[in-house]
Amino acid sequence: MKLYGYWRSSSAWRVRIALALKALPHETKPVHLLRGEQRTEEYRELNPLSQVPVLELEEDGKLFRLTQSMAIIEYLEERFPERPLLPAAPADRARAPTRRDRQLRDSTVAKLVAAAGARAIELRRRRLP
Ligand SMILES: N[C@@H](CCC(=O)N[C@@H](CS)C(=O)NCC(=O)O)C(=O)O
Repeated sequence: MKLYGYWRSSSAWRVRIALALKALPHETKPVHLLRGEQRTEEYRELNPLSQVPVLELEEDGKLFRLTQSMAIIEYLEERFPERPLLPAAPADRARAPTRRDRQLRDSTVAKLVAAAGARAIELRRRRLP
């Protein structure tokens, strides 16, 4: 299993954390986002969206790649159920994503993104005749 990521990428972190919690051996392939390595033709072959993370792995002898951190984590959870990331009880499982979403919504990063969005809208409005 091979994880294409960048050390400062929060999306790649998520997958790294899931791989670590599940103790899944993998190789790390650094993609230097600040140097634009995600935009090379070679990398676009892996992910046309020019983003990390990309997880490359084999299933039934076939090599394939997954993108989108949450989809990757859900795949890992289903394919490797040992060391589960979610609680076993359905009620606890149902609460886990709610807690995660709330944490994301309240996080400083989310607030910064919302503030930047509001500022962009305000600037665009001011430029309108
Ligand atoms: N929804 C995607 C988001 C992936 C994403 O935004 N990755 C960022 C790093 S956190 C990236 O690769 N950005 C490339 C760039 O800035 O050019 C996921 O969860 O995997």
